[in-house]
Amino acid sequence: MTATERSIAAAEAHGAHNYHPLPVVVATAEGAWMTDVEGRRYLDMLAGYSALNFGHGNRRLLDAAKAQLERVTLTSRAFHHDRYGEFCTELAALCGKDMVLPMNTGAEAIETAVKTARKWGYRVKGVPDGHAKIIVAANNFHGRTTTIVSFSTDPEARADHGPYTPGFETVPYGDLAALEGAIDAHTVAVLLEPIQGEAGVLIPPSGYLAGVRRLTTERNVLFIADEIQSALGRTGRTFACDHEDVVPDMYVLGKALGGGVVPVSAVVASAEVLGVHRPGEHGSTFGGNPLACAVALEVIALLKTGEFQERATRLGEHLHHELNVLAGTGAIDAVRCRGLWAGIDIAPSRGTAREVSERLMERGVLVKDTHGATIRIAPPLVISKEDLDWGLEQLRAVLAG
Ligand code: IF1
Repeated sequence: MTATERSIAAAEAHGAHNYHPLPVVVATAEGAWMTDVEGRRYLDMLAGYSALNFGHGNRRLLDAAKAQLERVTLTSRAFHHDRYGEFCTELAALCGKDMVLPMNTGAEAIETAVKTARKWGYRVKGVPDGHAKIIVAANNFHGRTTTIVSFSTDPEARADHGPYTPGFETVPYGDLAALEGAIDAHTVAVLLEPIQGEAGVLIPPSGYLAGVRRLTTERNVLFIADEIQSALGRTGRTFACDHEDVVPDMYVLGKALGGGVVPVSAVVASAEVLGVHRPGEHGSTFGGNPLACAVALEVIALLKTGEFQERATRLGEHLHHELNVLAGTGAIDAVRCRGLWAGIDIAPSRGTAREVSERLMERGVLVKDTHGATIRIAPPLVISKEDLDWGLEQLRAVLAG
């Protein structure tokens, strides 16, 4: 048995079968590259679903984490610690808001946004208790808690997890008229991904986010932007909402906020919105812990340079161009690209997206398929142009005739 086979056999014997990973066993990683237990190297074109925007083993993030590891890692929120205030101040400033509520995973931050919006609805908007409604989009992906899968439209994510949490209404993504029709007196929030990741990097029609902002403002409804996957440089801007100069009422952040080092998520909003929470009403053992705050502070410092947003824009234009050329050959049915983030629909003649992912793996490129025909490309933003070109060359070879 090879080391790869041994690892996979152990995972299959004793790990729950809730994933179907590609048969590669990663041992180490640096920058945009991963090395497996056999010493083979792979270009990481997924970047932990954008959690690794700043690359594997980013020196500044590792140094920040190491320094904090030696000081204090966890206090619980029963006590203050000396990185918390700084973290909240810096993250609020990055978002142009004034209050932060830290959690750990994306799903927890979405749950926090849902609870906050409901509470704001009852305490500020005056919705009768128990009647708050939140509008969501079809084909959303916001996480995997029982409440969040309750408003998923994906049978794979939702089935067999009921009874489901009420209080959500689904409208088609990108359809302003449908959204307008769904807003009623009990509506407290609209929850959307500014670009739908799991759905296949779906970019809404131009003007949609601005339209959502206008409608929600007019009707006194909170606009919650799930920027867990789309924010922090990926699309070429700090937030995907920036592309339409839209400022939502709540930013929900995760993934890259922890630099691929630790799970860090947060809801960021005005004091009017997040101010609804009182001691004991919501929280988390690990949310806002010293290690998380130290790493996130360094992430914020990296973002303040603008370097990563600039790279994502520049390399993203190149990626988009090259994918369009490839689409012209008939190997790809559709390309959707924003910054260094692309969804490509593989022509059925070239195989399923899973098969293409497996063939790419054999050539040393790691990507992730979704919904049968789509491949997502989201390399770390530190990737060099040469490495990106090499990855594209492998894609061309895999898709050739
Ligand atoms: C998995 C998808 C990506 C997210 C948005 C909230 C969350 C996610 C927009 C929840 C998480 C992850 C989860 C991961 C796969 C991945 C994913 F395919 F499932 F949809 F990235 F595209 N909002 N997305 O994308 O965050 O609780 O996981 O921290 O394996 O489930 P989390």
